Parts: sequence; C-alpha cells; structure tokens
Amino acid sequence: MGKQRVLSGIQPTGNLHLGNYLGAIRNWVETQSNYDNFFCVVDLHAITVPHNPTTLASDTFTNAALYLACGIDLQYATIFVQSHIAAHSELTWLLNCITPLNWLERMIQFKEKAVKQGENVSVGLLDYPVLMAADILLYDADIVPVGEDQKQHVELTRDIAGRLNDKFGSKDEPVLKIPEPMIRKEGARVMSLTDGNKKMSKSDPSDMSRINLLDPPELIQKKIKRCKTDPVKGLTFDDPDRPECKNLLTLYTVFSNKTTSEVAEQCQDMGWGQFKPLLTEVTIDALKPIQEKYKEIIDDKGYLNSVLKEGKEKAEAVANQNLSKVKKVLGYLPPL
Ligand code: AQP
Repeated sequence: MGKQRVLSGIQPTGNLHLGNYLGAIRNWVETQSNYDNFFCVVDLHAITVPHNPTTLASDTFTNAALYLACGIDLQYATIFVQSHIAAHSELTWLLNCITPLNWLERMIQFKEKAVKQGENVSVGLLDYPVLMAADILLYDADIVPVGEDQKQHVELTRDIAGRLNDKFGSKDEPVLKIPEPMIRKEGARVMSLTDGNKKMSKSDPSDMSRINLLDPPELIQKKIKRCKTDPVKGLTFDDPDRPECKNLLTLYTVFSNKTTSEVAEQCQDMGWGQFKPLLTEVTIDALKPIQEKYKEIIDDKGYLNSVLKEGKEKAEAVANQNLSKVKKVLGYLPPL
C-alpha cells in the first residue's frame, strides 16, 4: 500500500508567525517522511480579505521559501501555488452548488472576520471554507494537519465530500475521499502577545502581537520584553485567569525541548523578569537556523522558481484527475 496523502497550506497574507509555525509547518516537517505531502501557498484565499496587490506575489514567494527553510524536504513533498492550478477555482464552483448556505454561515472564522469588515464583507470570505474543501478534495488527502482554528473547516470539508458522495456516488465507490484533521496538542493555538485570549494572527494590526519567523533577534527581544503579562509571581500553566502565562510557558516548553512538567517545576517560583530572558534566548535560537536557510533560498530565485514550476506540474496532474471525476458524476459533457 502507498503512503497516505497529506495536504495543507498557508495564506500569503503577511509575515508567517510562531502560530503558523507551531500550529502547521513544524508538524508538516516532523511527519513528512511518513506521508506523500502536498503543501500549497493558498494565494486565492489571501484575497478573501482586502489585500495589497503590490505585495501578494512577493509574500507568496516568501511563504514558499519559508516552507523550505523550516525543513520541508522535496524528497517527500510537493510545494506549489494554489492560483497556478485552475482546478482549485473550478472545483470550488462545483462544490458551491451542493453546499447549503447555512453551513457556511455557521463558520466561526467567517463570523469573526466579517465583523471586522462590516458592510464590505465579500462573498469570497463566506466561501473561504469551500475553496479550502476544494484544495483538500482535489488531492484525495487522507490527512490535513492544521491548528485548532481550522478544525471546523476540515469538518466542513468532510461534510461537503460526504454530501457529494451520497448524492452522486455509489456506496461501493465514493467519488471523494473523506479527510481527517491532524491537530497537535502543543502549539495548536498560539495566542497573541498583547492579549492572551486572542490567537496570534497575521492580520492583527499590531506587529507587537506576534513573533514573525523572520524577525531579527533584537526585535524578538523587544516584543517579549513588552508582551502582556500579569503582576503575579510564580508561573503556572493551570490558572485560567492567566492566559498570557500559559501561552508564554507553552512557547518556552516547545522551544526549550522540555516537558510541560519540567517547565512547570522550573518556573513555579519565577517572576517575569527572570523568565522573559530565558524565553527570548530559546526563541532566538530556534528561529536562527530557519532565518539563515531562508536567506540562502530567497537569494536564489531561479531555484525557488524551479521548485514551484515542478510543484505545479505534479500537483496539476493529480488535481485535474479528481476534477474530471467530479465533473463526470455531475453529468458534464466532456470536452471533445
Ligand atoms: N495562532 C495560531 N496558533 C496555531 N496555529 C495557527 N495557525 C494560524 N494561526 C495560528 C495555523 O496556520 C495555518 C495557516 O493559517 P492561514 O494563514 O492560512 O490562516 P489563519 O488561520 O487565518 O492564520 P492567520 O495568521 O490568523 O492569518 P490571517 O490573519 O491572515 O487570517 C493553519 O493551519 C492554522 O491553523
């Protein structure tokens, strides 16, 4: 039996941060040798909120370079750009027509992001999860590694695929494969540095709310120094009224390669003045090799272009096959 297939992606909507790394990329890297992986830069998703056309292409390039810099290995993975493959948009349309509107209106991310946009909220934002379903279903993905915030969208993908299979497939021969989300506990939800109740996000207007993978050491130091804490001495994971404390201890646990109980014991009597330099040091050390590799890759545009060209060819072959399968069961006249 061949390897199971993994599909995941990140939007080029700004700087990738520790949430994207710990919630997604790090997990892709750690499990990549066990799977046949497809990782895309989801640039069609990036315009579901107002975007800057002068930076979209360079952000797309940066995302792809960061996938490689974080350790994605082309021996196990195909890296490609979503908009380079027309099948993503086409399958989205077909799935739109079988997805009940009220399934989309229930999506938490839509509700949260729509509030920020008021009257200007686009149909695209509502349709974001259907485009994500198309991304996943085009590749027959078995597994979708994501952070906790995207779990609801993977569940919706399962529902959409199930509905298409029920309506148009046969019991013995489902048209689309039903994927499973893969969510790792630690780092599944990295919180903002300025509000421990909000997730760290690229679109937060304050850059001080996140640590970006490409932040230089001095900036990381400044962000941790200024991040929100509380006046309580003694640090703990377990107090629900101290979300910032839990978040910062979790980051320290991940980057120091210690266990939660080791960190709980080490930090139980510490004050913030003692803890913050420790967190700063392990964070800078963890990001240093990624930043060095990124510089090498981004300086060699020819190499990155060739990775994306090859990725497009490989991904397109798989995507077109599955798109044809769906069109066939929906009854379309094949092109002559
Ligand atoms: N704070 C987070 N903690 C854990 N995982 C996270 N992810 C994002 N933020 C966190 C995971 O990163 C992957 C890609 O996310 P995305 O950029 O495609 O969309 P997003 O979830 O909407 O991420 P952002 O940073 O909040 O982007 P904006 O602000 O542009 O919407 C997903 O696997 C996600 O779970």
